[in-house]
Amino acid sequence: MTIIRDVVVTPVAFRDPPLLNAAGVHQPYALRSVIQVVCDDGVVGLGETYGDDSVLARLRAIAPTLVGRSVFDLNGIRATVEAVVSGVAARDPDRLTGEASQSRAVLSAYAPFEVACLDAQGKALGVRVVDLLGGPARDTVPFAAYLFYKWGGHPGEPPDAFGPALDPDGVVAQARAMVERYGFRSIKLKGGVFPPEQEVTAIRALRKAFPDHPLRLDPNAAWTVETSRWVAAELDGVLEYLEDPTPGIAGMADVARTTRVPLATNMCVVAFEHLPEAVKRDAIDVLLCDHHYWGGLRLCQALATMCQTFGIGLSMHSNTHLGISLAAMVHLAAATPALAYACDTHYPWTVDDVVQPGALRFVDGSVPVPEGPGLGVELDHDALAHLHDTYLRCGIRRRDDAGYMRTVRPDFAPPRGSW
Ligand code: GKR
Ligand code: MG
Repeated sequence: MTIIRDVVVTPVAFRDPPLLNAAGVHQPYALRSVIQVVCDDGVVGLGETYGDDSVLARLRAIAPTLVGRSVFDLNGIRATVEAVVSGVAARDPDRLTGEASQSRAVLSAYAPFEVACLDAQGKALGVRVVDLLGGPARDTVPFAAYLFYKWGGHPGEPPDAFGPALDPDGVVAQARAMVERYGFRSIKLKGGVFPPEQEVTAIRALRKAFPDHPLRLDPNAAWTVETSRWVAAELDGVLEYLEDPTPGIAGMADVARTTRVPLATNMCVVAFEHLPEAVKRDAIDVLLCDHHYWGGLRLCQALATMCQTFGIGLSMHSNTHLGISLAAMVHLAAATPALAYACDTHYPWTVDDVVQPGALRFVDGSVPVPEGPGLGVELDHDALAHLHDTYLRCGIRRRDDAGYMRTVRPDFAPPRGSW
């Protein structure tokens, strides 16, 4: 029955460009944890999640408790994770993905093990994860070009291959490069970096350059309710949705009352217990799910049903990630009919990976579901060793966009809800 013999958790660090957001700027290296669930029949299931030291400590505490369990016993595995994690609260110091809570700590700790077990199930049975999740509603999953304001390179380093994007022309040039290279048919701009009127101008420039691409703007809750209303009025008819203009469910509901622009979130509704209030207040039109903290692929499918019930559209959130996560996102989106918006992904910004090349590719802005069993991706063990070595040497142990920004601008304070 594909019994777990060992669980290996490997922290990795990989190069990340200086992408700007409301919390600060991305550090030179992003962290992730790679999970290998090694089974008695030789099958190895793969999972991936955040790599901050607090997350890593939790994953390492859980790993030995899973030995001896079947990869098909997902309920038992979740109960085990819950027992280990109980009493430990999750943290998101940059608050880019909402508040931390006990239930999120459990679900985010369980998620990468669930994915690894589904990968192992698929490999043991010779079927794809998308088939374990109910079969494909689509064979290929559309993603959005995820634009960032960015510096030309990290301070003190030579310019990177992506180039700077610090004004509307730079943003349009970045969009052209992404659309040309990957074929994206939707575009999202990460905002909350410059005064709101400049970001409105950038969206207008994108609209002019890409008349037919749905556009989204996400300032990560940097604005007041009043500013959010002003931006929504300016961009009425231009945006597909406005993502997290202002903090909190109540604030979002205040904005929603006065705009026709759909409001989306990955910040104010980040756990099942947030849904009743969001529905009651009619605060959001679109929810960005993320299997990394909503408790894995199957709970995201349950979330999709709830969203459908309450007339909330479903999209997908992304943080900086590697190929194992991309594969999991693709299988989930392919098996979830309600996920009708092009998903977010940071993958085009990721120049390193731990998976063997070939299984994941963008075709006309979409990623075809990988063909092999399970997630359809295999580890590149040399790459894993190299990126683990990078982790050991880079000295970064948690994401700290604000702290890194303050090394350049000592007076920097995240605008959260104040612009
Ligand atoms: O990577 O800078 C970033 C993003 O701002 C990310 O951290 C957010 O969580 O992409 C995310 C979002 O949609 O809010
Ligand atoms: Mg967002």
